[in-house]
Amino acid sequence: MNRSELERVARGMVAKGKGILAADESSGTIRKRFDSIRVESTEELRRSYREMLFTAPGAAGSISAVIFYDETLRQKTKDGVPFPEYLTRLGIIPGIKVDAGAKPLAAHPGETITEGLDGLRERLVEYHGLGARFAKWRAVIDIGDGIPSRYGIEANAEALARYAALCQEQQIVPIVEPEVLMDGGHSIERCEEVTNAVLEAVFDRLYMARIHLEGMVLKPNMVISGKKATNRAAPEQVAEATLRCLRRRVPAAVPGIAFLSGGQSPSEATQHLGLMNRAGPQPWALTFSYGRALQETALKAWGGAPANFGAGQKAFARRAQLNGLAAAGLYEASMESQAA
Ligand code: 5MM
Repeated sequence: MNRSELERVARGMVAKGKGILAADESSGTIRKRFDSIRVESTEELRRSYREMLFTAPGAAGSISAVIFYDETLRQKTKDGVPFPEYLTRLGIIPGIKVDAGAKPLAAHPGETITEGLDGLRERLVEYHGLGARFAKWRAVIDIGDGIPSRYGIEANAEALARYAALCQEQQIVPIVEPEVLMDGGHSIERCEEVTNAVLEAVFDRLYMARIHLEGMVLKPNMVISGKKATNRAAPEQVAEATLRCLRRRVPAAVPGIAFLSGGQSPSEATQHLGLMNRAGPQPWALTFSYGRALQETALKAWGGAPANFGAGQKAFARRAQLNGLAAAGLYEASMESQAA
């Protein structure tokens, strides 16, 4: 393992004022996204949608890295340039989602375990050859009656650690993504309790697996009320609780934390990130690795019509720019209504 190279890539992924575009929707998820705009999910439309995002003028100033799904990593621009090569030329780091999804955890109703370790070493070798310099693995922890169980947390933490060790062995920076879902009606306090337990287990297993912390990126959820909670916590509380939780659980050796958006609206996700970056210096860089919160406005503006390609790019570049400002501590809510 070349540690200094891993560290260089990890630092680049969380460079000041920039963040990561999560464009790694698997076939089922991108179909759902296209369904929402009544567009059929064909391979060419998926390619063209991703090309719209990757080539959006001005977006590269706010995007440090892009997470691909297997299909997209192998696709090209309409001019025939492989996407990873196109992005590398722009100074954007290509990465790849390598997990095989969250599957039901046996004997633990309502809980999942993320699969994909079998054959991972060989797949990482191939992905490195295709240009990927980092990878992503997402563990999913749901909050509900009697869940998550200790076992569910431990099993997912162990899988994340085994994945991360294989990545570093193959000179690929692991994004470690333990996502505590915000789908339920739980309070912010319950989210904090579960996120604390999850991050404690994850860093314990990362330590046991001998992960080089300086050569990884953490992708956590924010500490936030469930979507169906009746009395949802204010943005300032979200920022405060998230920072408290992370400061207790994430070693300062980790170069950066890139949040998932998890179902927050685009402006909510930007506002929360902005508040955290205004709260003073932290041990790690704090940025975004949003999927839905970065793409939602662009997806709607595009609507599957070639004539709307430019409008989709404009919407994406603007959202990326606002998040870049939030990552630099320069975002203000009034910017939402201002022109770029
Ligand atoms: C972009 O969505 C990713 C892929 O999900 P599937 O494997 O279900 O297709 C997802 O892992 C994503 O990278 C993170 O959850 C962050 O995305 P959001 O939308 O929560 O910011």
